[in-house]
Amino acid sequence: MANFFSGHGGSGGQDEGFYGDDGPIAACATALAESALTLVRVSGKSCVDLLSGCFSRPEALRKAAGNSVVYGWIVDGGRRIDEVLISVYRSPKSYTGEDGMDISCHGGLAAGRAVLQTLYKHGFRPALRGEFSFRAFLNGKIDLTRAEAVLEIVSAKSDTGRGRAVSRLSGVLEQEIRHINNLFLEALTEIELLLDYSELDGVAADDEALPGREAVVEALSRLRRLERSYRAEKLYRDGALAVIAGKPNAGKSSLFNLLLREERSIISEIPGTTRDWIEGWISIEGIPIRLADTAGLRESGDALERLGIERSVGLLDEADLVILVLDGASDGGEVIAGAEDFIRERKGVPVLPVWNKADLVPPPTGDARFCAANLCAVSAKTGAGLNLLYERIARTLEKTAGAAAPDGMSGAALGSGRQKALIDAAIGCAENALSLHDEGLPADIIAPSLREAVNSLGEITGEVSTADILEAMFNNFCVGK
Ligand SMILES: Nc1nc2c(ncn2[C@@H]2O[C@H](COP(=O)(O)OP(=O)(O)OP(=O)(O)O)[C@@H](O)[C@H]2O)c(=O)[nH]1
Ligand SMILES: [Mg+2]
Repeated sequence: MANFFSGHGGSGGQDEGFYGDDGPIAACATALAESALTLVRVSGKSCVDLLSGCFSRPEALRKAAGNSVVYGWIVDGGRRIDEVLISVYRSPKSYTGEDGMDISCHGGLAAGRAVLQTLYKHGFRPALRGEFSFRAFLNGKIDLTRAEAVLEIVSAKSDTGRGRAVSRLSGVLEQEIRHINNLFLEALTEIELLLDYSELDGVAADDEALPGREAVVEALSRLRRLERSYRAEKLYRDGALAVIAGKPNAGKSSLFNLLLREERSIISEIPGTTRDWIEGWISIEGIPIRLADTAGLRESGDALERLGIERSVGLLDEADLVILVLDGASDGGEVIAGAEDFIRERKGVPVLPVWNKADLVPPPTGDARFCAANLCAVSAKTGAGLNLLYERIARTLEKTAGAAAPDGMSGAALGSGRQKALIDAAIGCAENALSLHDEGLPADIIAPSLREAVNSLGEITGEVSTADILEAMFNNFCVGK
C-alpha cells in the first residue's frame, strides 16, 4: 500500500510513521485518567503475532477466531505488566478492515501507559491522529462523510448533536450525495450520447434543449437544500452564544444562575454588582449554549464599572441571541419602552425580552404594547416561567439558523465546513451550466461544468481525494480513533 503522507500529528512522539501504510499501530482509545478500564487499540499487519510475543497465552491468541475474547496477561520478558481481556477482530470484519484487537486493561494512568510501552517495545508504533479511521476509509469500510461523522460523535457537545452525527454515520448523507451525483452523471451521459449522435449525423449539437437539463435542475435544488442544512447542523454541533443583558439590578445574574443551575454569579441588591462578564455552557433542547452574564448597562462614573460595561457591549456584538432582562418591579411602561429602544438599537441580532420579578409584579398581559413586544414573564427568584423561556430561546436560535429539518431528503444534512465548501462549489458549477445553456451555448461547452460538480461531490465522499485533503481531515482526529 502506498504511503500517503508522513504524520505530524503534533502530539509528541507521533512523528514517525505514515498514514497509508499497514504496519502494526497501537494507541490508547480512552482518556488516560482515573477510570475503571483503559482500552488500548491495535491494528495492522502481523499485529496478532506481535501481540502474542508479549502475551502470557501466545498460542490462544494466535488461534483466536474473529470476534472472540482472550484472557491473559501482557508480559515483558518474565515481568507481568497487566491482566487484560483482548477482543480479537479478523480482517475484513473489523473497524479498520485489518486484523485488530482491543485490549481492556485496568484503568488509571499507569496501566494503559505500561501496556503501550510494552507494545512499542514489541514492534508496534504509536498510531497517528485518526489513523484507525483513516485505514477504515482506505479499506473501504467508511466513506469520508462517515469518517467525519465519527469525529463529530467524539466531539459532540449535546445529545442532539450526537444524534445528527449518527445519522451521517449510518450513511444518510452519503446516499444523498450519491443520488445527486447520479443526476449529474445522467445529464452527462445524455450529453455524450447527443454529441456522438451529432458527430455521426453531422448535425450541430447546439439544439435549444439541453439533454438532462431536468436532472441538473433537480440536482441543484437538492444541493441548495443541503447547503441550507449546514447552519442548523452547526448550531447543534458548535452551539450559540446567548448574552444576558439589561439594566443594573434587573436580575440578570439571578437568571444566569437559574439557567446554569449553579450559584456562579454574585447576586446582590446593590446595582452594578456584576463587572466583568462571566460565562458557562448549558444545553436547551439539545442546543449547546454558551451563556454569558454581563454588567448592567448604565452611565457610570466609576472607571472600573465603565470598563466592565464596555466589555459587555463588545460581547453583545458577538451574540447570536440577546436575553434582555427587564426589571418588572420598576415602572411597567418604562420597562416596555426600554425593551423597544434596545431592540431597535440591536438591529440584526435577535433579542428575547424577559419581564423578570414576575413574583413581585405580574406582567400586564392585557397591555397591547406588552403583547407587541412579545415579552416572556419569569421570576428568577421562584423559577416561574422558566419552561416558556427555554422554549423561546430554542425556537429563536433555530429560526435564525434556519434549523427546521430539511424535508424530502430523509434528514440528510451537512456536518462539516469541508462538506459545505464542496457543496457550494458544486452549486456554482450547476448554476454555471444552466446559465451557459440559457445563453444558448452548446452542450460540449456546458459538460465540463457538470464534470466539475461531479468531482466536488466525489471529494465529499472521498471517491476523489488527494493526500492534502486526507491529511487535513484525519489530523483533526484524536489519537486512538
Ligand atoms: N423578588 C424577586 N427578586 C429578584 C428576582 N430576580 C432578582 N431579584 C433580586 O434583585 C436583586 C438584583 O439581582 P441580580 O441578579 O444581582 O441583578 P443583576 O441584574 O445581575 O444586577 P447587576 O449585576 O448589578 O447589574 C437581588 O436582590 C435579587 O435577589 C426575581 O425574579 N424576583
Ligand atoms: Mg449581576
